[in-house]
Amino acid sequence: MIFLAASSAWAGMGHPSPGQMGLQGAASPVSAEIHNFYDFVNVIIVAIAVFVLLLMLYVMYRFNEQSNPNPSRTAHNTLLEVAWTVIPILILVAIAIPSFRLLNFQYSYPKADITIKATGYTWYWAHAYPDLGDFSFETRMLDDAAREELIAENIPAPRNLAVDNEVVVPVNKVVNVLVTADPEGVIHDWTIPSFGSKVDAVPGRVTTTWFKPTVEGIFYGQCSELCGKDHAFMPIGVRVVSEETFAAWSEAMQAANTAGKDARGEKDKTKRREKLREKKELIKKAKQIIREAALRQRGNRKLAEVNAVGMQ
Ligand SMILES: [Cu+2]
Repeated sequence: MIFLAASSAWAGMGHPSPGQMGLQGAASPVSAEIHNFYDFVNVIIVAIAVFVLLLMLYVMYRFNEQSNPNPSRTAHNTLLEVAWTVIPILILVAIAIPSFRLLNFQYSYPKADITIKATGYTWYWAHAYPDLGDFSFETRMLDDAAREELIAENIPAPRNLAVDNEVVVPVNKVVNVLVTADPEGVIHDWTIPSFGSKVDAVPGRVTTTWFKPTVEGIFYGQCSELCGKDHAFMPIGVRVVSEETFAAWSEAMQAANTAGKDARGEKDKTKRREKLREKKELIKKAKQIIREAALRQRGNRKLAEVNAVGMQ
């Protein structure tokens, strides 16, 4: 029963917590269903374990050599044999029905409000927004110095999870993630536990996962397919913000993308430099929007707790 309580009550949302048991807090409908299923299966597991334990203790007590010197010679018992076959089947069916229902829910993609493309490289991620002018950026893990800087500004930055460029999505919108990997690379896996999203990034193929974030905040995940040397150091950070913040951020990112394209097509050196400067400014503006959102959101959880993740 401890495990039941642990599955949601003690776990942080969007990141692992020191001493955590059970799953990370649910922040999407799929994740909430995973929690329900996890709790349900745990009840069955605990009940079976307790039943078998009690049965064994009873047998040891009641049928040991002293209390039962003349053992029964019974070899068959039809009722008992049918029972120990049928009851486990019924238990398995009881598990299978909600399990398939959950699988179906995970793979029934609702109409997407936002589509993101995630590409796994050796060893970092790249994220693009194909519906919004296809602007893109790389997502890399922050080193300790960069983390210290954020922490000094009161922005949580957990070790091995904090990233330079977070994926930004609006709250309560269906996000479809197209996942692939560098054609010359290896298989990775795009995962955010609090969204119940996990899908392999396969070179030359596109796989899909979806989530509908129900809470604002930062949600971390790590590459979940053993991919090589820096497998442990390619985290993903998804920042869930209000619709207005998302609109402001994506507008700046799209404008920066356009400025970058213009610069590439520009023959005149001075104008080109100007366009590049404009692009830099717009990206800075977009970063500032997210930084402000992060500051507003930091009250959502204990700062010290988040920063402590992975420190032990
Ligand atoms: Cu990887």
